[in-house]
Amino acid sequence: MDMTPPPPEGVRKDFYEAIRAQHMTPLWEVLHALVPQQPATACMPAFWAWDRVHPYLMQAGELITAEEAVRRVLILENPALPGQSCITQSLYAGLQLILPGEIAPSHRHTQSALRFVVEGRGAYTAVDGERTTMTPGDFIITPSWTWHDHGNQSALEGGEPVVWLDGLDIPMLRFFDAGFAENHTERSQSVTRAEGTSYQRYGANMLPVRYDAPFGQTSPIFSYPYERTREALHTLEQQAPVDAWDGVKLRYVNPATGGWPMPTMGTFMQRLPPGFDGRPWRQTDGVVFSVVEGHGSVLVGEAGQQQTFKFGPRDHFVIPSWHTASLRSAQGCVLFSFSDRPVHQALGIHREERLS
Ligand code: 1HN
Repeated sequence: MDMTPPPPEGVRKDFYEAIRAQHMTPLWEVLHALVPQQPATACMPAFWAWDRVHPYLMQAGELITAEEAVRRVLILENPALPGQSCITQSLYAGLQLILPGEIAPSHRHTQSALRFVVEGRGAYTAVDGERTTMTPGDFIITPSWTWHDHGNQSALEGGEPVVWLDGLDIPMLRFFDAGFAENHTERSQSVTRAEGTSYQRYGANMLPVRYDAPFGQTSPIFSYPYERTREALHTLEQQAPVDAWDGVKLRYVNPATGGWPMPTMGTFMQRLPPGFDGRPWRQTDGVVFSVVEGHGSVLVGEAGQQQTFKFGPRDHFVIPSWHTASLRSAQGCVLFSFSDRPVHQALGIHREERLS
């Protein structure tokens, strides 16, 4: 047994001071925090009610044009991480507004983006020469380093204010110091393919004979229409077993690989049938939810500090890493969600627990 008594008060402190000048610090003072026994995220659960968010989005529409803003977005900031532009440690989320007749100019960056359309009709987004119309419930991808711009029809042509959820891997790229960006010379890139070309080429359970992975590790389908997703979920709800934790939950796929549609973000859509009273789960990937249809509630947190968020259409919420959560819905609902699960899995560190 080691019987060395600790040195007198202040001796260690003086030592720490001395080594600080050499840009060194003792591991033993921080070891527990560096290697926690279980995830101890700085993030907190948070909820953005649509009826509180929507008026501010419309106000933003009066304060600045999409052109001047480049992207007119209100960032959803985790309340425990103010000023960091992130909703979890690894993910950015924001709500973007584009008004009739507006253009959000073309640029590209190494950060990958997903769009989940929340409200309104008439807008399009263009990715590498192809446009896709944005319809509520559609999941759309802007792969890393692809030119992208957004636009909206004039009010005369039926354009409405369109709002979507942006999910980006900004904090991850910041962590890796791997961010690059470039502006296009034109406001809108020129269209080189007819709308729907990618979906017909890659989204019909077939692939071109000489498949060329146009976006590298990212799915060649850049728009996943809600119509198809909705039909699948509702049919499965009628004719297949319902999972006690998730209801009917599907993940989006890259049809060429069977893997995630994006290398950094996994996306999901789930249907909770009427009367669903889900069992609790926790997982290392923090998740952002967008409510598509219906109402329900989520109970989140550990015994002693639990909270319930009651949600309805177009509400958003975040469940941080390793927080226990369970979902309920009396009338039934549909939820879109995204997380950084592909990265956890690629690194072999993903964990989840399904509790009873
Ligand atoms: C971006 O390019 C978009 O293209 C949205 O719509 C949000 C946030 C930070 C950096 C780039 C977009 C963004 C962004």
